[in-house]
Amino acid sequence: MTMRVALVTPPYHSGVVETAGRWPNVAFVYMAGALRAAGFEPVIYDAMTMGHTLSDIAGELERIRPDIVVTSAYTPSYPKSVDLLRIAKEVVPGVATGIGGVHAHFMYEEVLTRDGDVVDFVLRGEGDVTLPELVRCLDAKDDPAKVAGIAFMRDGAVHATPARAFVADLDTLQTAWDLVDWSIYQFFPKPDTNLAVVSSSRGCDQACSFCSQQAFWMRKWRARSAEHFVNELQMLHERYGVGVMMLSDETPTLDRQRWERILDLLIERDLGLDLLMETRVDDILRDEDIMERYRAAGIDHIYVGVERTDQATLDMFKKNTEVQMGKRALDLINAQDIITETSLVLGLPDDTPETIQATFDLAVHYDPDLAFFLTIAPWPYADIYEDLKPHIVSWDYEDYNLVAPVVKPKAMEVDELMKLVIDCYRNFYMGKLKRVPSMSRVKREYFMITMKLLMENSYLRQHMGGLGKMPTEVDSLFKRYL
Ligand code: B12
Repeated sequence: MTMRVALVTPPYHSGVVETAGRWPNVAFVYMAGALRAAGFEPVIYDAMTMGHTLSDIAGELERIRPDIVVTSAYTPSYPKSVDLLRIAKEVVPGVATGIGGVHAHFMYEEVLTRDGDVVDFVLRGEGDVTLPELVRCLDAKDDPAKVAGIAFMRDGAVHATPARAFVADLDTLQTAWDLVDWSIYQFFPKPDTNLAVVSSSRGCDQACSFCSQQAFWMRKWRARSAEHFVNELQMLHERYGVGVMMLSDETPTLDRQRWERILDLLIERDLGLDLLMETRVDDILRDEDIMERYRAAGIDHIYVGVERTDQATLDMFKKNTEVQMGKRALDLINAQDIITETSLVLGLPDDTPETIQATFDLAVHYDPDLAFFLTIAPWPYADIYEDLKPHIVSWDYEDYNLVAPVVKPKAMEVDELMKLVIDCYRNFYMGKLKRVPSMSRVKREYFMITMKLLMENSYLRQHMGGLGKMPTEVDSLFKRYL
């Protein structure tokens, strides 16, 4: 009998990005593709997006009866990933368990020492080759010590095998899009079509000190060919009715030649797709002469991480950008009527009410359509960690979600910080609302829908008291434009 492998997302919710949509897990699509190509039977079960509780998960796993259950963990989702594996052990006797993703990769010793009773294997780095190899090994009852890129307990000690090299050619990877339950994935501002998360490249060549991704991908960037990628988008559109796609890439634009080719192919094929993406400020400045092609290709929404608006902090973050560059990049995108989104990181040890106000003022001056005021999360493996560690006030990883306060500024109480964060949100969006009538139709529609979603956001309401009571003029804007 072939090995059945359940890939299950943890039931973790921070309520912020989930406000905008329900997103599939593209890493599981790749790993399921690789498992199937190796002759095994993968099942993708996105418990997170389905809003399932641990008891729902227990029932579902009893039904699936997997031989192996694996899950993924970034830092805030880690505790729930462990809960999920514990449930799996309880309801499926003899099941083997594994965990991958950025948190598990870096923290494998802590994972196995603390939670080795329910975590059999940590799969480090990229999972596409490691997971099928581990399954093959377990199927053959061979020695897992022969599988590169994993860690497990042996004779009471953590045993880590040598690291696995990255996949050399991303175009060779298999996918299992047919295992995705498309009915659950939707981008709420565009509810009439299915939503996919797609990956055109992996990694980033930067060294931002607060970020986990550059460290995980070892500052290496690899990309699929433009043709291979756009063929996949076309297939998703034609076969699965996907009209909105989010690029999971850290920096899809890094290679200008490839990026231009992607834009040209999308323009040529005219699929009517809406693409949401993240990129770096300096790539937007580089692409000033082709910004119209972004719009023509269907790029609908660009997130650029401005992070901070004073140069000293940007330098401390090793962001490798200058303050004025952020403003210029946002202007260029706005000029194309593409939705601009940015995030500002608050709650650093040296923050004071004045520095937060200054960051807020500059955010207003930058004028993105959407701004997120995030509290810094001290990922224990990020370069900035040692500087933040003396100021950490919560050791519960679930709080490390960029929303809850985890670091206490020297000159402020945490409650005061959170009050100022919520003030930033309220003042930013109330200021924007006043300008709704003069926004373009595209921006106005998008903005009003997002505002409504944000105001109804359960996490913001519960943890930060919400954005406050809606003034009557806001109410009338909703009535007029929604
Ligand atoms: C898509 C995405 C999501 C989706 C997840 C959808 C889902 N159904 O699971 C959504 C939008 C729901 C989401 C939510 C959040 N996210 Co998110 N998300 C991403 C994003 C943009 C892309 C991830 C991705 O698909 N990458 C492409 C794939 C191919 O790479 P990968 O996921 O790393 O997987 C590879 C390896 O890591 C490894 N691997 C991963 N998992 C596993 C599992 C096994 C078993 C194995 C073997 C290997 C393995 O193999 C994979 C393939 O090689 C990343 C940023 C980024 N650019 O990576 C942030 C990111 C992962 N998210 C992050 C955060 C903080 C959050 C939120 C807390 C944000 C918030 N405040 O709301 C929430 C938490 C979840 C929730 N429900 O509230 C952080 C995590 C930081 C950290 N170090 O912990 C990231 C890195 C963004 C950032 N730069 O800070 N997210």
